[in-house]
Amino acid sequence: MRREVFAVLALLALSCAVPAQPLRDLAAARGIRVGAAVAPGYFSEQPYADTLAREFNQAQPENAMKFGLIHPARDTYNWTDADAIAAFAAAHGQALRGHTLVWHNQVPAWLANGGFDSTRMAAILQDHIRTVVGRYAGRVYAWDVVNEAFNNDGTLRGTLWYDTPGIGLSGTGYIEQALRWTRDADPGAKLFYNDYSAEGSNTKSDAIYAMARDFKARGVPLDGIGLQMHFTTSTPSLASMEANIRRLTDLGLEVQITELDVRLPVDASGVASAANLAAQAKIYGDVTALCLKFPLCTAIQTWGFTDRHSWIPSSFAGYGAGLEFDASYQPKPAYDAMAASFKTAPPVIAAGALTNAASYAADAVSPGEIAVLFGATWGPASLQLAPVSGLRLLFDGTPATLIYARVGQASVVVPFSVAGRSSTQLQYEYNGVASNAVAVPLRAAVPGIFTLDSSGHGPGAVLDSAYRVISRDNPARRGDVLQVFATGGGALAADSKLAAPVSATIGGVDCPVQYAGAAPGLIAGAVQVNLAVPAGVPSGEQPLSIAVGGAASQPGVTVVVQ
Ligand code: 9MR
Repeated sequence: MRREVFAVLALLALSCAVPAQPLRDLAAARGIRVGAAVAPGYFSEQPYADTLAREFNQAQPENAMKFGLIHPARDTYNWTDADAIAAFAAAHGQALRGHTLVWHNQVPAWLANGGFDSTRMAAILQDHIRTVVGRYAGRVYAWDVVNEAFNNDGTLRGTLWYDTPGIGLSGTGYIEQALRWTRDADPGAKLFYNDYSAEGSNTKSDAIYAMARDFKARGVPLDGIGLQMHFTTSTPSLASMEANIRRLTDLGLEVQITELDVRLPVDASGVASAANLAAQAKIYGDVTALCLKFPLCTAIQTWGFTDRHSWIPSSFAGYGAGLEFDASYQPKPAYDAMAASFKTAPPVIAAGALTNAASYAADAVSPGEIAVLFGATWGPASLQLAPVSGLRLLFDGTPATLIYARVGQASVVVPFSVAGRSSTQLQYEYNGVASNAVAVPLRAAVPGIFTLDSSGHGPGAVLDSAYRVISRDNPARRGDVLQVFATGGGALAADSKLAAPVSATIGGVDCPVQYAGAAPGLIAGAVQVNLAVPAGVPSGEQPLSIAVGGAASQPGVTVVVQ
């Protein structure tokens, strides 16, 4: 009897130690990944594997994909550890991040001491990238292609890839080349440049920004910047980091926090002071909330996750305790602070993120338009059809009719009541927490034609008079009346027809409009335009256009004519 009671108590204690909502669930509702750098040698340590699986939806090899480990001899690749991590990630629904292809550290002796000239170095690197990236194509979703290429003064670090001997390209040319080779090897992977001491605005981050801007301007395949964030309790100011993330995301780049840890002075048994643990927690919470300010800040990853296994003690004597779980896998104040930010940081929406649901035009919306807001940093982790619990979109304070939402994507009908204004203030509210307000320009009509594949271009959502979808197999016939589905037609008159005059063309030929107004049976805001196909329209796939009060639908929509 007594034994059983103890067993039950032990079980209770255990279940109390498991956080109610793991970080990965909290992060999913914020539309981002929460990750950790991992080493497969620890997978056999049960609490390591359990905690990693439970808490994280992203994993990255701490070392296993580095050149020296994965390519230890000229003709030998060692996939064992990287494969083990890839398998663990796949088994636990974790996105896999690759680290790293081009770095000056952890280079094998055969390469460092091989006496290769630039031509050979270029061939070796290209082959390495093709082999490693090719093997994990479709599994690694993002690569740190190049790591730590800049000095703190903003100059390029002298390395075997750059200038000793280098791959024969000057300036950031070798970084560009590595990005291009990686894109060729896996067109689906996101490509990052990753560095440290470049979190805030400083000489080094200025240089990285200048490179990123140049790459974006010239179409070099760069998708994001990794900010490592190996911190002590004295970090760059939040304002400085925010400004840096802002300028990078303003280029359209993603930002990911890739190697967060906050090392603390520890005693001989690795224990830090309560005050320092609290200071560390504040940094973890602040950094998490900072990322959640940016729809394009897409991951927060720590460099390890348990103080039991961290690079810090062996690299900084007298320091340790840098991570969010302690050496016994118990969540620390840093963990609680991350969780708290995930649970309370206000959602953020960006200007220009509200688009026409049919055309994705983003410059303005119209009363009654079915719209999609992209990028809000909080919402249901999976798609919900209306009613969406806890979510409101407000236009000048008026809640709009929702159609569906998941974090990062919410569809609404712009209230008809905004008619006559030149702009509306949009706010997004989730779980009672309001976002920033964003001014959205309004126009009387912003027509968009729905397309069959929802891409905004190609074959339009068009039925013939017998309600059959127009396609190559069922082309539009001259003399028939087509039903074109659209949104953004603006105000409706009392008879549910569009208030403004409507015209339409197929292949540039005017088509008589027989009806343009509310689409019977569909949500208010969906527009149906019935147009007759005149004798003069050309055959084949023809451009289809409607205009409402002189505002034309998006280019690129087609209809097939017999
Ligand atoms: O954590 C890694 C450690 O195990 C290695 O010995 C070390 C070798 O330089 O690299 C560490 O990881 C580094 C990462 O790859 C790049 N940014 C700095 C990290 C900490 O040094």
